[in-house]
Amino acid sequence: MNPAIMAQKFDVAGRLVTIMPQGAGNVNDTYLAIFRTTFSEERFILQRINHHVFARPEDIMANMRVVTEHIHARLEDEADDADRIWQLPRIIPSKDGGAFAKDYKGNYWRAISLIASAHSYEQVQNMKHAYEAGYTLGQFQRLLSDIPCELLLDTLKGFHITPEYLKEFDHAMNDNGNAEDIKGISEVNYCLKFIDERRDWCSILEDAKERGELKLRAIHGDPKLANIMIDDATGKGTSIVDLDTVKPGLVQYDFGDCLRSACNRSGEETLDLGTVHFDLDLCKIIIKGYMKFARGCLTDADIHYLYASIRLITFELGLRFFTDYLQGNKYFKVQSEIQNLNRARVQFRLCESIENNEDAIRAIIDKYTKP
Ligand code: GN1
Ligand code: MG
Repeated sequence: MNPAIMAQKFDVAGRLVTIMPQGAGNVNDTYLAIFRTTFSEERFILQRINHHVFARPEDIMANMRVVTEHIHARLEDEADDADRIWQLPRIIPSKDGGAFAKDYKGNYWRAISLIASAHSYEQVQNMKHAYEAGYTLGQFQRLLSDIPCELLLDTLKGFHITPEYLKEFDHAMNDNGNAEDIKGISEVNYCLKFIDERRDWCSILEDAKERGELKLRAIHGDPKLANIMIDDATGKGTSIVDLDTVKPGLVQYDFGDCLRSACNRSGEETLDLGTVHFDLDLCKIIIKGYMKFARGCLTDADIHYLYASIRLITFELGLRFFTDYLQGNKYFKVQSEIQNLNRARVQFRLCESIENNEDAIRAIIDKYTKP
């Protein structure tokens, strides 16, 4: 369905001027829509929700409403004491008052307000950017910390439950007709061995949750660097976007994902595997920024598992990319048959680098958490 037609189904003043693809999301399709009246202009974000991934788009909108209303109210309350104007997108209703509009093919579309005069980046631009990324994630976690997580629906079953991804991988290996054929490929063998060696360890966070050491709370779910908005004018973090995966989870998933994405200067798509490493200087500055707001919301047990979460979320994303490659690239958007294989190798390389730097990473975490 034509995005220009769908853009006009939302409650926005003026006439559509243009619509253009925005960002590089791996799941949904995102556009920037520009509307003008005779005296002004409004820009907003239009998205087609991938309902093969999000089976119940109604539920992600319900979660988004709970979280945005809660955070907007807190930000208003705290505005006078804040050092910047924090923002979070709001849902723009459809013309008939709903949270989304459906096209004739059954696709769900939604509109959200644009965080204007700000940008996000796939890779860290400088040390200030890294600090602000951590600081912004910490602020967001603080703002989420008093939402009773029973108010949020489980919109994506198994999301970040690493042992579940491992089961899906095993299933793909056993059921996939071509799994045997690809076993001779050295890149594939590297991944198979990598996964196998971490099999027993990969339930580390879920086991801690089972034992009651770690508790569910409202999380973002996908706070990769590219979802953290930086104000063009001040260089300060101002918002986190992409609220699809806001749901109950462990705070470690968010911490791990932010570090995984930001400390890899080569990015998720590099073909030059030799350059992939976990940058300790970035790690240090991000954690320093993060702890400013987050420290007060973390228990000793939470802190205990922070290192493991960086390693685990990196491993998990590699496992997810690799399984999707085995299953014929059904989940993550790809431009080539082997893109998910390559993405998996990047994450596994990064994971190895994290493992090799375990002591240094733990020392950084200690430095910013111990009194
Ligand atoms: C996906 O769609 P996007 O790019 O916001 C994925 C995340 C991954 C990320 C890796 C719902 O996010 O979990 O970390 O790709 N989102 C979902 O770039 O699976
Ligand atoms: Mg996302």
